[in-house]
Order: sequence, then structure tokens, then C-alpha cells
Amino acid sequence: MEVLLHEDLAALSDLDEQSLLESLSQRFKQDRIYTYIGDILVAINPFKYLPLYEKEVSERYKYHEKTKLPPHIFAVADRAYQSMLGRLATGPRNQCIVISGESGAGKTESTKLLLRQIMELCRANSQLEQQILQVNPLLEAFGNAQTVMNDNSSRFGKYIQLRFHNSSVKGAKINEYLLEKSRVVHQDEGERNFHIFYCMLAGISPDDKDMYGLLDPTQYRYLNGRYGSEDIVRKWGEKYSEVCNAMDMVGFEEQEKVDMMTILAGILSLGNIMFEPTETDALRVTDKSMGWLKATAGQFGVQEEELLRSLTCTLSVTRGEAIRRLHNQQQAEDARDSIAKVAYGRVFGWIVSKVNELLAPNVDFDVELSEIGILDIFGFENFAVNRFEQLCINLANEQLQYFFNHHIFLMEQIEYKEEGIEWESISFKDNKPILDLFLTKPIGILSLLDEQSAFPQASDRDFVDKLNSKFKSSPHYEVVRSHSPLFTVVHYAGKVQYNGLGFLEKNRDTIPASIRSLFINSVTPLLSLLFAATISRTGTLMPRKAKLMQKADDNFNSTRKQSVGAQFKHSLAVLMEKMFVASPHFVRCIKPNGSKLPDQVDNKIVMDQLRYNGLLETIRIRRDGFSWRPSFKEFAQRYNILLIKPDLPLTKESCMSILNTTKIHGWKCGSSRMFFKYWHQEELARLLERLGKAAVVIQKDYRSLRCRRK
Ligand code: AD9
Ligand code: MG
Repeated sequence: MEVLLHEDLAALSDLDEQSLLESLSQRFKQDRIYTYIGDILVAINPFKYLPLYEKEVSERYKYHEKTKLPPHIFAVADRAYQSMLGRLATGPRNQCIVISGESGAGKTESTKLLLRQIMELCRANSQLEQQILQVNPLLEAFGNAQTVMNDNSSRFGKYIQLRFHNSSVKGAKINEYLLEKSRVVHQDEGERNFHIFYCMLAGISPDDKDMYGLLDPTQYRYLNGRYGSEDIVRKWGEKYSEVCNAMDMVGFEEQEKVDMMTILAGILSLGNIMFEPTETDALRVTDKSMGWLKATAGQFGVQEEELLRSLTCTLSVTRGEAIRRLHNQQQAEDARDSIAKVAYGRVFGWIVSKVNELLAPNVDFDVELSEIGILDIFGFENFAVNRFEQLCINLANEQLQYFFNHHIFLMEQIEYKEEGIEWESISFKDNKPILDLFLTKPIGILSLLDEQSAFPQASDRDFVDKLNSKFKSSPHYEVVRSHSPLFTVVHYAGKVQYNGLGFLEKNRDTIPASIRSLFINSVTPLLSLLFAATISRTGTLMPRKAKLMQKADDNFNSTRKQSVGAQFKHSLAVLMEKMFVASPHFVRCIKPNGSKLPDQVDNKIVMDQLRYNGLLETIRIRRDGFSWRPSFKEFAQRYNILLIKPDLPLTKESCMSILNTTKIHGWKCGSSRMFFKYWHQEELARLLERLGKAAVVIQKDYRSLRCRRK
């Protein structure tokens, strides 16, 4: 029992898969959801309220010694914060906390707890702190939705960068990745649209409801899922006031909020416009939905005829001559849905850039800021039907797994070799070949997708045929024999079958010029702003508006020039660059069962996650390995004070002399750096602290001596 309840699995000498599972599930049954593997935190989602996050717990974990308290997410916050302040160890000041796990494993909840605790740690500017904490409910309302895997599933990825000067927070920046816009117009069985729609309809006052032209939720085609019991409606309503408060607190203006809600109302009305063929070639809006057309035009602030035109035909210019092509029914429905998607996507992008503008650090240029980044992306997904969105989501998860492997296994073992440290190598499941399958140029999945997207005539089937012919012999790809354009990728976390239908269109994500000009002419200021990006360079706009638009333009311009896949690939690369130069902290979230139930462990589901996360290998490398590896210079510079010799040369010999004055053992010495176990950092920090206290006592004695002499 003693062994099973160990709080740090890296301290166990004998361990196999079964006892690891046993260990974690025993702890879980006692509501001990957190366990360490050395410096890595494993968190199992309890799916129930646990009294783990109260004020006094938060206080206890501030500036604590890791080994003295049970494992906790607050401990990770504390470590990241202390490391950023340089109190714990040498190494880069910028920190990144990487939270991984499949959909519903608890990443977003962990992110919120981390943010809260970091804000607790640096209480400096309470307004800014409140603003930062309010960003989450705001983004969640617009970017999360119920899926079959998670009732509050993140449908976008985010990297939150908290910026500090010394110990106080000065600002924040959000990077968002790939909002799943298609959810606005279609939700699979058992899923819902983005939360904000349900919140708005449940929480809005009757007067506002009239003003926005909103009707009963059951009226809207775009809203899947029953509205639910009174109780659920009340909860949605409360959430709406939370979102409105969050917008006020972060600093959104009243008019901006009104515009935003009006656009959302417009999207809902738009979804109800239906078409039918006429005796001639033209299409017409069904009699029943004429009212919706009128309502949409009113809510979007555009001319009804212009809206109708952009739904029912495409204008193209060939050799200076404008040619009008009439849509068939499918094309008109696609045009309707793409207007809804693009409008929603732009509102979301605008919210993020507005938040970034409002929370930008207000400091002089030459003030050096350090940073804690928290990465919370959408978890690995494997649904009944997997589309382009799942492909991107799963690619992001591959990239994260690679980052983890790189840090934990690759870099560490390469250094042992280079530095002549005796070491029995630990093998791990390297997912680089799968990443290459996606990212290699010119024949990775994304490049082939771009190649096919560039041909207007190419079909999704052509794309999948290309994949089949290029990758049929790859161990990470499987050809699927079917009439539908299906293909399978063998991911690090398991096989996923994708349906290629819609890949080319989603990857191109082009907005017809007629839709752009429709919105530019909108009398709703926000809508016109979101689509006016190209006009901003003419200089005809007010400076503030122009500046905002330039931002919007920066955000969206690339959408036009680059495909969605290429853009996503680029933003992942930029993210990795940032993360590779920071000190990482890992939180591995585990889902205990597939039914979102408390107190239940499904052994197979947990074991699968332990396996593909490589947790057994992680335990081994943390137990046997040296996770902290400062250079001689870094080490001597920081710890020379232990010898009370500030002018000590920064050499190997000095490092040894320093360490010989301590009782620390188990470290090794390489050819250019020292090798320490993860717990050594704390032991040394404790010594420094003791010395610091001693120095204060000496100073006091010295002062009182001088006073007496006087
Ligand atoms: V996804 O990839 O965005 O679909 P996440 O983010 O990994 O997923 P999330 O954090 O949203 O999962 O957790 C899912 C649900 O589990 C939450 O809505 C909570 O109901 C529940 N949860 C997660 N962590 C905790 C916790 N520490 N305590 C209590 C929790 N409940
Ligand atoms: Mg999430």
C-alpha cells in the first residue's frame, strides 16, 4: 500500500505498466488526482468537485517546498513563477507550461487553475489581474462547445503569454489557433454550437431580445441540441451575464458589444434562409424564409437585394467583363454557410486582437519583460467521422508529443553521450516520422493538400488518391478501400480514419469578393471594420480605426494569401520556436473513463493513454536521469555564494569545490556541464535560502556593533 500511494513515481525502483496503472488508480480512488513523475505532473480528471482549490490551499502552495506538500497543479504554477524569477535554478527566464491530454482530460480546467494561482502569486495590479482572469470566460463562451467527448470542449487552441517585470504582471497576450468555424453551421449528433448562442438566447432581456430581433431558440436551424430543462436554461442565462461582465471588465465598449450580439443574431437568421429552384435557371428564397432574409439583412446592416445577390450568384470578371453565374441550390446553401462561418470567425479573431490590445503591457520600450506561457490546445480527437478540423487538431497534438519527447528523451540522452556520462539508453516511441508525414515538403500531407487546393477542378477524391499513391507504403498511413474519400493515419495516440470530403474547400477558405463588399458596406460598424481590411491602406480611415483594422488585417490577410493548412503549419512552427527557448513544465492530463463519470477508472482507456504518452519511459528517465544540466559557468556563477567567494573562476573545479561544501550527492560531472537530479534544484535553493537568512543575521549583528561603537 505504501508503494502504491507514492506521490512521486520516479522515486519507485521497480515499476511496470501494470503497477503504474494500479498506483495511479489507487490514488485516484482516494481523490488524489495529482501524482508526480519527477518534475512532471500527472493529473487525472475527477469529473466531480474536489475541495482542492480553496483559498487556504492556494496560500499553502505559495513559495512551498515541493517535497513537503502533496502533488498539485498549484505547485506547477509556483515552480514556473519561482523559476521565472530565477529563484529556483539557472536556465532561461521565460517559462512555458505545456498541458497535454486527449479531449476531456482536463487541460482547460488545469489552465484556469494555473492562471488563477499565478495571479495569486504576483498580486500587484488588481485591475489588470482581474482583466486577465476574465479573458477565459470570454474566450470559452465564443470558442468552446459541447462535443460527444467533452461538454465544454475547446474548439480552438490557445497560448496565453503572461508578461512580467520582476515579480509583477504587466500584461498578457493570447495566440489563438484554428477556431473550428464549421461548427457554426453544422453540429454532429449529440453536439452543440458554440456556447455563446445558447447563453445569449437564455440570458438576454426581453427588450434586448426584441432589439436584436431574436426569437425562440427552437426556431434556429443552426442550433443543434434541445435547449434543456429550466435549470439548464438558468445556467446558460447566468453564463450570459458572466460573459457580459467579462466584456465590461476587459474593456469592451458598449457599442462593440451591441454590434457583436447583432452579428450573432444575424448569423442565426441567415441559417434559416432556404432556397428552391424556379422554372427558369434562377433560384429563389422560399416563401417561408423571406422573413429570415429580411431579418438577416437588418441584423447585418446590409441591403436585402445585395445579400440575396451574394447568396444566389457569383460575379467574376473575365477580360474586363463582369460575368454573373447563377448558383444552383447546393451552391447557394454553401454561400449562406460560408457567410456565417466567415462572420463568426472574424468576430472571434477580433475579440482576441481586441483583448490583446487591451491587455498589452503598458511599459517603456526598454523595460525587459519575462514571460510564462501556458499552452492549452484542443486534445487528440477520434470521432465517428473525422474531418479536416480533426486532422489539424491531431497534427497539433503530434507536434506537442514531439516537443515532450524531444525535451524528455532526445536532448537529455544526446547530452549524456556528448558529455561522456555513463548511460544505458532508454528507448521511446519517436513520433518524428508521423510529423514528417504531415509536414515534409514537397510531399507531406499538407503540401499535397495545398497542391490539390490550387487546382480549381481538383476534387477531394483526387486529393485522397494522391495521398494513397504517395504514402501507401508508409507505416503511419493506411489506404481505405471505399467509395468515399477515406484514409487512415496511424497517430502516436492511435489510428484515426479521416473523411477527405470538404478538405480542399476548407483548406482554401476563400471568401468570394461579393461577400466581402457586402459586409464592407454594412452600416454595423464592427462588421464593416472586420471586412474592410483591404481598404485600410488607402488611408481614408480614422487613425484609431485604421490601427485596429491593420491588426485585423494582420490577422486575416494571411488567410487570403495562404491556405488554412499552411497557415496552421506556420503558426505551429512559430509556437514551437517560442517554446524551445523557454524552460518547459509539463502537465499530462489523463481521462479516467469515456463516460465523463466520477469515481470510475476504465483500465483500458487509462492504460492506452499511459502507453501513448510514454509515461513508463518517462518514469524511467526521471528516475535514472539528470533533468537539470547547467553549464559550469551557469552553476558556478549562481552558487559561488555557497563558498562565499564572489570572484571564484567559473570552472569545473569551482563547481566541484562548491558541491563538496554541501551534503548533496548523486550528481555527475560532464565535460562542459553538471548533471543533477530534479530534486537537487530544491536542495540547493534551500541552502541558498539558509545562507540568505544567515547573511541577514550577520548584517544585523554588524549594524548593532557599529551602533554600540558610536
Ligand atoms: V478539450 O481537448 O478542450 O475537448 P480538455 O480541455 O482537456 O478537453 P476540460 O478541461 O474542458 O478538458 O475538462 C472537461 C471537464 O472535466 C470539465 O468541464 C470539468 O467538468 C471536468 N474537470 C476537469 N478537470 C477537473 C478538475 N480538476 N476538477 C473537477 C474537472 N472537474
Ligand atoms: Mg479544453
